[in-house]
Amino acid sequence: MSQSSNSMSLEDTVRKGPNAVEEFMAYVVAKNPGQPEFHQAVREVVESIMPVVQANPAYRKAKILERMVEPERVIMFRVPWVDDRGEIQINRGYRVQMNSAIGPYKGGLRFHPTVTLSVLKFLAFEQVFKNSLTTLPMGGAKGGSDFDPKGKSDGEVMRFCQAFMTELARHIGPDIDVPAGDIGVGGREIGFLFGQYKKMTARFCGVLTGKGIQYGGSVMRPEATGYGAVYFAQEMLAQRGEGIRGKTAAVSGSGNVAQYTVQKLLQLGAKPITLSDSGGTIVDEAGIDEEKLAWVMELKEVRRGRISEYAERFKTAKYYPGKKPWWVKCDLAFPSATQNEIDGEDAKMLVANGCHCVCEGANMPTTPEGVRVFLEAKICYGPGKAANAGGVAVSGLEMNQNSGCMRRSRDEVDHQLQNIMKSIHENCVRYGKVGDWVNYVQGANVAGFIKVADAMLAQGVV
Ligand code: NDP
Ligand code: 2IT
Repeated sequence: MSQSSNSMSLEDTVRKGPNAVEEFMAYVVAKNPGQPEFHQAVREVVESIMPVVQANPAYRKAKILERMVEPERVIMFRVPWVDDRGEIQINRGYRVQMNSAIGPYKGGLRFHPTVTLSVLKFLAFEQVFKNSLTTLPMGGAKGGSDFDPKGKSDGEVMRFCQAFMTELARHIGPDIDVPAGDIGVGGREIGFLFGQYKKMTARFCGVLTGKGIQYGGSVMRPEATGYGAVYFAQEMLAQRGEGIRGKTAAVSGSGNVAQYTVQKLLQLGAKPITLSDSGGTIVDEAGIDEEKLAWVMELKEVRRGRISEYAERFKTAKYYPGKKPWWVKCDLAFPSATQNEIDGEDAKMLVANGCHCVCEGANMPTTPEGVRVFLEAKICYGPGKAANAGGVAVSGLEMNQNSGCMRRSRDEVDHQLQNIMKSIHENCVRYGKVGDWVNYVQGANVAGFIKVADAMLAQGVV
């Protein structure tokens, strides 16, 4: 704990003056030691919104910012389960319920060995602003476990999901907290989690989103994040009088978000040429077409294989072990794997190679140095909380569909998704326009913040 933060009283956390951001961050770091991802996410927001807070005595007096960086509730629990050899395994489960000012907690579950409290607090914090931007009434949360689904049998994944839900069930509900998928949590896992919740509570309700169509899921939820990210890129490019057609795109990841990003890019006439996973990157200069994409979907969702196999199957492609896609020449980049996957050097390479639109399907995929490079180059840079909000937006439609016992058609959902991405874009422009360029980081943070802050003010000290 630093000396300055120790001696700082709570009244001083948001000061007037040019050092306000650093002083506030000293307070956050001292209160949350050893949580670098959380510090990074908070700093990015605070840098944008500090002038708004400083200019608004009501926000300062009500300690809105200090309250926003303190989760309303953090739940951590033991998840014991039995593997196929009969051995007992112990994982750690979490749910971070960050903010419920504008609606019930909402946000995904991540199952990945890199999951820590810091990672989930960063994700839950981002989710508060993202959900606010969707225009739907949803608070922010995130949860998950350090469980690694890779290499596990369906039976093991089911037993883990059941053990995880056995504790989580008491903390969630259709108007309390509605989890969904994220890394390592897709349709299979949501099914197992839902089944256990239903068995424990004897209630069939919309407690999770991303459910199968047969049991209350929304059409287009699997597609929504990737499609939404491409719609957002389309809006950003339109600001510059450009379209998607004919553009070459680098996409990272090969999971849910990456797959449907590629699909929408193809539908709009772009040429996606890369995919990746934690092992490496494939580059297919001939383009990843519909047929190759269908093969990737089968590889990932059914066989649960590795992206390296793509280069064995398609001779137009080459596999680069241990590499990320950012050295490839492209017009558009869609980071869709994980946090901090584009560093300062990667960002410089992208810009130098002519990439002028970076649209984040993943959450916080760009390091602060990388963000600085994109902002200084004044390219179209859509931060995750705006660009990937389509997923949670369609989750919001699924919640609404479940509570109203109704169904929407594919066209209706697609239309609403496009309208929501347009409205997020408009809000970003409203708060982020600088001359003839738009700072989408500034725009998304300020627009997301004001709605939550005003709801908190209205609800008193809670
Ligand atoms: P999936 O589990 O379907 O896919 C994740 C992909 O990212 C895989 O290809 C995976 O490779 C790769 N990846 C994961 N962790 C790492 C890592 N540490 N290093 C390198 N590659 C990694 O997850 P999603 O597609 O759902 O999520 C991708 C990103 O999008 C995440 O940042 C998530 O938070 C974000 N997001 C997801 C939404 C959704 O609706 N699903 C909504 C909004 C954002 P490997 O198989 O080797 O692990
Ligand atoms: O990061 C995200 O927005 C998600 N993983 C989706 C959350 C949701 O509740 O649909």
